[in-house]
Amino acid sequence: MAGRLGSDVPHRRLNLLTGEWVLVSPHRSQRPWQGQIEGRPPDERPAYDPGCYLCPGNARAGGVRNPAYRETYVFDNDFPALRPDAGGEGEVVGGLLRAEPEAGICRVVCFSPRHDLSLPELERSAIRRVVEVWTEEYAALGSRDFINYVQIFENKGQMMGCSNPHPHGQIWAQRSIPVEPAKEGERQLAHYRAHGRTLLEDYLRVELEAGDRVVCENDGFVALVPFWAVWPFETLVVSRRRVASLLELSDAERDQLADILKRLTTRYDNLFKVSFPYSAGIHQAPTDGRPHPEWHFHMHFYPPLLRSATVRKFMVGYELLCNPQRDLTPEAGAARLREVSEVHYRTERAAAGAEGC
Ligand code: H2U
Ligand code: ZN
Repeated sequence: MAGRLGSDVPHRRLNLLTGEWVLVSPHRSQRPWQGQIEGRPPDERPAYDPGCYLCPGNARAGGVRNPAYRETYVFDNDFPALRPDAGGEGEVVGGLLRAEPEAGICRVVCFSPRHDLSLPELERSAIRRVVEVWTEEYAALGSRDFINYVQIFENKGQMMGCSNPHPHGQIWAQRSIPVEPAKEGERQLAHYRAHGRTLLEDYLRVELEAGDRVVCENDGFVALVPFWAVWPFETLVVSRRRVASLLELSDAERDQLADILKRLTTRYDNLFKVSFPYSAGIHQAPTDGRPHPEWHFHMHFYPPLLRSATVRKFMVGYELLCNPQRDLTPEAGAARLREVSEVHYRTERAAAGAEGC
């Protein structure tokens, strides 16, 4: 990193969005790159799986049958973590133990009827359709009077506990503002009050000037490894323009969001030539009916992989008890992600195969 902290000095970095610290120990990763690209066969799945509860026309738990959808399909989660009818009073036990009812709605979003594709392999136009569905859902759920926050996310890969490879994400919408967005909201509000600009607007300016953590960019968005990243290949997708939510994206920006998502997730897959697991999600303004000029739309990607298709980072020991720690610097993570191609390895393999015959 630039500045007085050399690239091999243990140091800690502040996460501007949460106010939390991460310990960076670069001297432990000075050793040469040990990642092995494992010659694993590409993940072969059928385009349609008769046993998949997300594929078009198939039955889900409870007997509901999915329509023969051709683009995206959204439905109420059959096993929701939150329910709209949770009411009643909160309680405090012994003057200390506090519990409150929490109402909400959980939805499942199928990105594509194709069982065998994930975001990087979908056409830009199909990803753009996903962006539109997210926008519609954020608007519809957010307009319900008891919904004050809408979390759109994707858990991808078995490593992340995802139960089904069919490309899909989830939406949990609820009455209270959950912990992470609440922290980010406070920090963004303090910055906006002090400077009249959003925190991420100012942060993005610093990152574009430094350049060494930027992975890829287009006219609307920048994908970068944040200065305070915790996961080896964690990224943040930030809109160049100060927009509080999906609702404010222009037509061109929706295309640009689809473009940056395709390019970033392709780089992820190409890194270890594997369908890259991650949890990703959108952070945007609460839907509590108040204006939120301090909120700056962004998307977090938290991938667990460290060194190969199978070697992951664990958040254990010191990290559970103190704060996160990393060896590979965010700058080195970004450099690795910049090195790989934006043509998906499965496309390249298919092209090479076609040439061969
Ligand atoms: P994962 O993204 O964590 O794999 O979850 C898929 C969701 O699909 C999960 O929240 C829901 C589960 O509750 N689901 C249904 O709504 N209907 C089904 O028939 C099976 C799974
Ligand atoms: Zn499927």
